[in-house]
Amino acid sequence: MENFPTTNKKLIDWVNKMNKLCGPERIVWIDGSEEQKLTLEKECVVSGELLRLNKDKLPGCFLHRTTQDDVSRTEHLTFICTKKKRDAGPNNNWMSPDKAYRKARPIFKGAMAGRTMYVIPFSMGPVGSPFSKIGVELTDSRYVVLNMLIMAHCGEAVLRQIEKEDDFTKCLHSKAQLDINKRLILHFPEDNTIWSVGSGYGGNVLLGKKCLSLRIASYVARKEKWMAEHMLIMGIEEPNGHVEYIAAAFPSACGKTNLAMLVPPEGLKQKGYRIWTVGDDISWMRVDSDGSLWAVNPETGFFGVAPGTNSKSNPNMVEAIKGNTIYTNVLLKPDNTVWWEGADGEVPNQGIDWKGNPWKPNLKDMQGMIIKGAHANARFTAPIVNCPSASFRLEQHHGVPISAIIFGGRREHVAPLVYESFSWQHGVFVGATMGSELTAAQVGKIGQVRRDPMAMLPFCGYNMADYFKHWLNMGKLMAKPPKIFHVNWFKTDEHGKFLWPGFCENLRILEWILDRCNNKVNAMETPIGYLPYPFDIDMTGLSLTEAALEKLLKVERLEWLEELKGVNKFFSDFKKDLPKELWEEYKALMERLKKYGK
Ligand code: OXD
Ligand code: MN
Repeated sequence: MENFPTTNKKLIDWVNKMNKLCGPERIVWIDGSEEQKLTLEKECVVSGELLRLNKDKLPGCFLHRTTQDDVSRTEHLTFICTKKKRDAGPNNNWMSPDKAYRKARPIFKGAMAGRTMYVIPFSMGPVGSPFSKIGVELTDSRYVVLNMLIMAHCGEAVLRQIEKEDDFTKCLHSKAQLDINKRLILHFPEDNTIWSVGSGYGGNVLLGKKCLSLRIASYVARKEKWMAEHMLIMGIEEPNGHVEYIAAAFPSACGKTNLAMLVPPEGLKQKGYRIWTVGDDISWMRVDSDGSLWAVNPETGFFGVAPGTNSKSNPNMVEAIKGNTIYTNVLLKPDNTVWWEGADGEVPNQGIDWKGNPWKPNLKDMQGMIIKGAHANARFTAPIVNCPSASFRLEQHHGVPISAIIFGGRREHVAPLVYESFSWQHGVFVGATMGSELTAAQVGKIGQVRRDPMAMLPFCGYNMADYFKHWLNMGKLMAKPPKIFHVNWFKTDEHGKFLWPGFCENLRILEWILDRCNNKVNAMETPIGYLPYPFDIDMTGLSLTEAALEKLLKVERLEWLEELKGVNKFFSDFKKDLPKELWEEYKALMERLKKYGK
């Protein structure tokens, strides 16, 4: 029997069992110390898992390359394994727990032979906070360990907490042979267990992130009456020094990270606005004794998309990734720094691309396609505290109070720049009917529109009909529910050009949202919700034609009626499970639209 640094029987028994299954050469417990981290980094450099980047320009930074067919989340290999198929819902791939364990066990069997099995005790959320949940990840990947050390609270303090709580999510990961044909990402919400095998890509293997903090947590949250959401959390410090917090859900790669840490545009900066970043991806929210919704970000790091990140799109992130950052699948420059399409500065005239091949600009493949230096879903993993706008309330066990919830998608048409729902129930309908165009973060056809309710389609660990019901119920638990809004930064003109400048200018819309929350401005009532009067959006320092703003704020009746056909189809998939309140909202919107403009 090994000498384990814990007395918790559940943990010891489980580690022993998984040890037997995976057959590693040895077991190493992650203690969270700097010393252990440095040792792991050195080992990774020797093994080639990581390449140490320029020590002067990028201190503490490394580059990792994944295998070429392991570069994004593989949703078709991701399963919710509940006893009843109905409980996974039409939104998830389902497998029975028996079958799933049976399928995965032979892949795990002996998969860690000759390797080390690392035991990572981690806490999502500050250790000991009532919001927080504990997991333990077993993995044969040092890359996973080093990423988890950035993304979560790991080590000794968590072990002590497990001894108090006697409960944790059992997360098992093995790279195995990194074979896409033997890759499975399995969630067993009824067993509080996650098994991931055959992948090395972050979204599939950093099991505290999407797997625990969204899929498993959403299942637990429904039972315990709280919410686990795919949302950024940001504080907006108003000119009078008061900070208001909002949570916002956007599908992957829609600019959520950029919004979470925007730098106010000059025109508004003069007024004294300042942004505080609490989180860029996940929000856990609870109703507090004051009857309002409070949120924490369970993560301690960013796992962000590199391409397109630059001083214009996200100056705070550019600062955040200058040290102690792990880069994945970006281009390596001759001076041992990194680059990606849409990075600051000149395009380098040579380098090593994300596949490890020599690269120069305009190099073409056999089909005549330009070869990219970085993969479109290349990532960086960086500590939140590196970010100049990191909130001073990150570690507060109580979280932050949420004034507004914002939904958004990437839509060329239909959705106006911003609108406010009429009520919590209507807001749930707005979130439930969100649609967006696919991006490189998912496997699939880029550009295709898919319904992505609350940006949770790939992350809701149970039947979404029950999830909608849960949202409706949460509204009833709150004396002061946040107002719910919808934004669309991506509306285009007839030539396909974006009408709204986006990026930091989005603060102008957040300002209107907060003004609405504080009853400072009136709004136009339209069939879809309340829209701003154009004069209530502060345009200081921004040149946008009146015609563009008018188009951005227009409710196109025919487009909306067409949109409702898609909503009908989407809702129908849930059959009789869909809460009747959502059909009521659907019918009411249809009626309002029919009357509109006649
Ligand atoms: C992410 C995603 O990586 O949503 O955050 O895909
Ligand atoms: Mn995400």
